[in-house]
Amino acid sequence: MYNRRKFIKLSAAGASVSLVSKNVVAKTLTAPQAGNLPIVISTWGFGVQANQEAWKTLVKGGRAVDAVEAGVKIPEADLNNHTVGRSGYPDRDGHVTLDACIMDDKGNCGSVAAMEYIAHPISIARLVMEKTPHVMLVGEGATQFAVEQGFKREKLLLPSSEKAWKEWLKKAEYKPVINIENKKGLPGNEYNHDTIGMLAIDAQGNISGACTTSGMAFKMHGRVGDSPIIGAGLYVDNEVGGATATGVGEEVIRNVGSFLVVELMRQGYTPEAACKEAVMRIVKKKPEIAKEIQVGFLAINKKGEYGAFALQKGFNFAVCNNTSQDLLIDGKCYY
Ligand code: SD4
Repeated sequence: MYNRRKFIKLSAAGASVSLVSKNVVAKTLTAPQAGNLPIVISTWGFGVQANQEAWKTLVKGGRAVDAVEAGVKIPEADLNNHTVGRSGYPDRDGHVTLDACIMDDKGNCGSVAAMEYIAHPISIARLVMEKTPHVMLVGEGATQFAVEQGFKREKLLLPSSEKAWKEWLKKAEYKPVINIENKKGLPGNEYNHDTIGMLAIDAQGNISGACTTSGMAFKMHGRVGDSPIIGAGLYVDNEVGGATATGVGEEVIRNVGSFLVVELMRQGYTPEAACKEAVMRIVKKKPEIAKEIQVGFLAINKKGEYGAFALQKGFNFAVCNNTSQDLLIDGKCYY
């Protein structure tokens, strides 16, 4: 569980601060802070704890790619988290299928999709990147590769997730709920999506990113979202910056969201403006769908400036740098 004790809530521009915790002393922070490297940012509240793990690598001068892998393994291992890694909610046939991807500062990338039985998909994605001639392995092929690499094949469907699935089966209605990350602990499909997307810049100024999820709960068997798709759920260009996405992956894929955000930053958009433009593509193309779903983008540019934008209220992101290791910032939104 992430640490809510020192939860500071900033407006997206980072200028104003409202304090949520009684333990926090009021202070004025100015974010984004250009040049404040290293830095790691990630989606949602569980990103606070994940960032702190990544920070251990960054603060020692380690590589961003090592930091993001270590960071996102925290929610992957969290048994109370039903949206990433082990204990993720299953698909409608009861299979826990995991999606993840990673991209480094040299343009290398690796991904696994619809992979069963392996608890840390991000590490398999990294091995795909480093040890195979491919970018993406899916399904049983991905599991087989993981086992060959020494990973344990294990049951990922835990009793709590199985119970929620059986509850869901009573109505069997596929209806993703907006921002379920904020409704922790609710049974059934009220806690059915949230992905961790993480972006880091190390002390050398190099950028990497990682993204990992169990995807939409109670999805069709075989469904793959945006999270393991390079350019959709994650994209990094070391000359420009990086971006990642969360929410209903179908709309992110349709707009090649993360690639779009990075390309807009290349043209001079700020991270927040680039994220907003990507959100607006969804609104313009599918206004009826956009009203009903959540999609959020998070981005960082080469200078370490960051920003986010989402369709709906409630999307937040965590920031960790030399100034503070436990910021949670509300992203701006369209609706
Ligand atoms: C997916 N984008 O599988 C993921 C789910 C997610 O916040 O991000 N939820 O479509």
